[in-house]
Amino acid sequence: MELTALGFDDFFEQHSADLLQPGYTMARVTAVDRGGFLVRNQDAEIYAELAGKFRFAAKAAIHLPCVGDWVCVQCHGSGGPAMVHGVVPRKTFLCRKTPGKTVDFQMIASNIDVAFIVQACGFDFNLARLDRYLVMANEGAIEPWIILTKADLIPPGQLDEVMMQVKRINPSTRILALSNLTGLGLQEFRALLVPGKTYCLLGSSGVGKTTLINRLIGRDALDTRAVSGTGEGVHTTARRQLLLLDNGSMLIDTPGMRELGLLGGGEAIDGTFAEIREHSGECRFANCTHTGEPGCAVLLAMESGTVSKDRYQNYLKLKNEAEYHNLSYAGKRKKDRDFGRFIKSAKKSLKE
Ligand SMILES: Nc1nc2c(ncn2[C@@H]2O[C@H](COP(=O)(O)OP(=O)(O)OP(=O)(O)O)[C@@H](O)[C@H]2O)c(=O)[nH]1
Ligand SMILES: [Mg+2]
Ligand SMILES: [Zn+2]
Repeated sequence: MELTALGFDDFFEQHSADLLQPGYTMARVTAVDRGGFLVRNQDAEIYAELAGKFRFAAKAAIHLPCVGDWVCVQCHGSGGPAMVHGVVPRKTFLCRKTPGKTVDFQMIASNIDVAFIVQACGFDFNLARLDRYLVMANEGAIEPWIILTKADLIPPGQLDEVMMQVKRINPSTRILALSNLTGLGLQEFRALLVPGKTYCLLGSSGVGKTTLINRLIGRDALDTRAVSGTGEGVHTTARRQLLLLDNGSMLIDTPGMRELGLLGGGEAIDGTFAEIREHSGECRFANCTHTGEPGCAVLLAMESGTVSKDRYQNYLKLKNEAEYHNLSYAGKRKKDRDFGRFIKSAKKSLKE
């Protein structure tokens, strides 16, 4: 199989030049498991581990390989694991704040052409959460598509209303409703997948991401499980993995995410809330926070109904959250550095 069929292109060719050494080959990460990786090169899918030197040189978790990454590997004829020596810079990525109290970046997947943001009609449908996913895709330079699954659970009239709601807010984002049960929209979904391109399914647990993949493949290749009526439940998909479909496109399945914290992302937020950005240029103060300053065009637009109140509130919420996380992240990095300096000087004084 040619590497180009796995998505290798000029960008990766250029950016891997410095990393490639004699005996190294390019491979794409298809799954990440504790400590090990599955990578695919032109010959096969093989098991790989991090070369010691590379592991020690990696300064943060985001520098380690994630699903979708292009890596330089050294294969051993003896059948032992291949060694990963480097990650090629990512063209696009999906990244969030590590769940829980820790403020750090967590890579979800990389080098994706289109992210399918999946929400189920009914229990799971939530416009504010949709905004979060859109910011995440925007931040990583990935084109989003909104996929509404389980269309069979609501009457057709209501489905139209839900689609309208999404379109009103995100006029430029494409949206498709489907049902894995009745087959509605599956033909259209299949037609979106282009050979050599990489897609990712994102969304809460139980919305039908894996079922959709199984429908595409035509058999139950991956595990799915029924969820309770509230949608709360255990995650069925346990790891992220990249699958090669018969038509030559690649699809990354991910476990449902309960927390989607923002870190970084200021510009991505502005980009996602395009109607707010449009007005913010007319605010009296260039650094207007749109929270009560005189001459704020955004507040004015909200009062006149041009900008929806829900969107405005969600915008502020995401801005505040990102800012808060960014500050703690910066503080943490500074502390790490200070700590590093402290260790160095302590060592030095021991030697003296
Ligand atoms: N009614 C209906 N049920 C569906 C549809 N798609 C999936 N389901 C059901 O929803 C449940 C969860 O589906 P999964 O495919 O496991 O969901 P998932 O998004 O992969 O969940 P995680 O792997 O936990 O993130 C299963 O019982 C499916 O049969 C659909 O279009 N309509
Ligand atoms: Mg799943
Ligand atoms: Zn303003």
